[in-house]
This record gives sequence, C-alpha cells and structure tokens, in this order.
Amino acid sequence: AEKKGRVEFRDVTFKYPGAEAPVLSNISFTAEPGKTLAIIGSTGAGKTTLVSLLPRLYDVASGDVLLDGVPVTEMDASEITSRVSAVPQKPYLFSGTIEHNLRFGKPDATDEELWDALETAQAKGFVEEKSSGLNRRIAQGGTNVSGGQRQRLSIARALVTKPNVYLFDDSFSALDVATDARLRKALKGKTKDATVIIVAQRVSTIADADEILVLDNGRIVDRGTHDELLETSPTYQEIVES
Ligand code: DGT
Ligand code: MG
Repeated sequence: AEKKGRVEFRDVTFKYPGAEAPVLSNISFTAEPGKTLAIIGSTGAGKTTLVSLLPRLYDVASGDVLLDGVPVTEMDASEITSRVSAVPQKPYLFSGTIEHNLRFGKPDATDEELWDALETAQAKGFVEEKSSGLNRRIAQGGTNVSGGQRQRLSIARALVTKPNVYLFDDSFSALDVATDARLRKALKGKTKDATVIIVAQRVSTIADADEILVLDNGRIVDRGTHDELLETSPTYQEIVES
C-alpha cells in the first residue's frame, strides 16, 4: 500500500489575525512519507507559524495546505489529530500521571507501546528511576521535570499515537548533543513510514535531512540538502557559523 502522510503547501501566505503584514509569504513545498524535511532560520523567521498551519491552529489566508491531496480545511479536527502529531516548541504537560500524559492522543495504547515510545524518546531511564514509574505525578505545566525531560515526554507522547506526520518544533534544543544524536537515531527507526518535519536551531540536528528549507522573514530563501546549501546559501552558511 502507498504510504500516507504527504504534506503539501501551495503558495501559502499567512497573517496573524489583526496584524498588518504577513508573517509567511508564498510558501510552497512538499514533504513525503519516509523522508525528513527540515526547516531552519533565525528567530522570528516564521518557523513555528509555518508548522502550526498543518494541525490548523490557524487557517491560511491564501494558498492551500494539503494532507495526502486533501486541504486540511476540509478535514475534521479528530482526523487531523490522529494523523498529525505535533511536538510544540514549548511542550505542555498536564497535571496527572506520566501515563495520563502519554495516552493523551491514544487512550487505548498498551503499556508496552508507552514503554516503547519512552525508550525511543530516551526517557525510559528517567521514568524507571522512580518506583512510581508510569504513575509518577507531573505537576501542571510539567514544572516538576526539567525542560529536556518535558521535551522527551512530549516526543514520547507523539510517538504513542503513531501518526502519518510528525512535526518537531525545536524539540531537541534542550538536549545535550549526545542525547540529541541518540534520540534522532532511534526516532529514524520508528518513523520510517511517516513524514517527518523538523524545525531546528542546530545544524547538527538536521544535517542528514532529505531536504532543508531556509526560512528568512517569512519566505523560503533557499532549499536543498546540507551539502548543497553549504555551497549555495549565504543564509545557511551564516547559521552554520553562528
Ligand atoms: P523562533 O521560535 O524564535 O526561532 O522563531 P520562529 O521562526 O518560530 O517565528 P514565529 O513563527 O514564532 O514568529 C514569526 C513572526 O510572527 C514573528 O514576527 C512573531 C510573529 N508572531 C508569532 N506568534 C504570533 C501571534 O500569536 N500573534 C501575532 N500577531 N504575531 C505572532
Ligand atoms: Mg518558533
């Protein structure tokens, strides 16, 4: 069967409600199942805004966002939620147990699925370290765990739902370089059939992506692989050197 999760942006322009200038202009790209698309760019470039359009946190003013050829504006929220898992830049944990937090998108997940997701997200050790395990309580907003632990639990939560599309918005930034590398390697094995879209600050996180979009001031200024961009993109070179 054909893999699901093809994401297409067609000439998308977006303005926040009430704002005058668009924060995204003429964005077009395709992300394919089995591939990793990365988005890089300076702070305020529009990366978070861009990835928020697929799960319809906002709807586009002009252009189309399509999932397997269907405009997301024609899909109901439950379909999008089951097919697209977003790990937000500021991951949110609920007051409740770790288990409750992990089952959020898939209430009927088995314990084995939860542990498997935790292992991939490099969060298994952290959960095992207390005897309460999956029943350990998380405070509202996840204030009793570190930023890196919140990121990893949020990644595990996304994995539990087994979506067609993963969106990682700067999800690896609070991790040290070694954990980041381990996590992404494990992730690769688990997301083979899915479309993976990664927003990153660190070039090392996305150097092996199939395609990288360089976003500047709401526009895609360059695109290509890491090696291609090193040759052709002054903006990318600046990010590499920063
Ligand atoms: P980051 O996370 O600091 O690397 O920056 P990006 O690339 O994720 O940027 P983004 O998409 O958060 O912001 C792009 C522009 O849109 C920036 O000028 C701030 C503005 N913006 C972001 N969120 C909102 C919002 O909720 N309302 C309004 N009016 N503007 C927003
Ligand atoms: Mg952002």
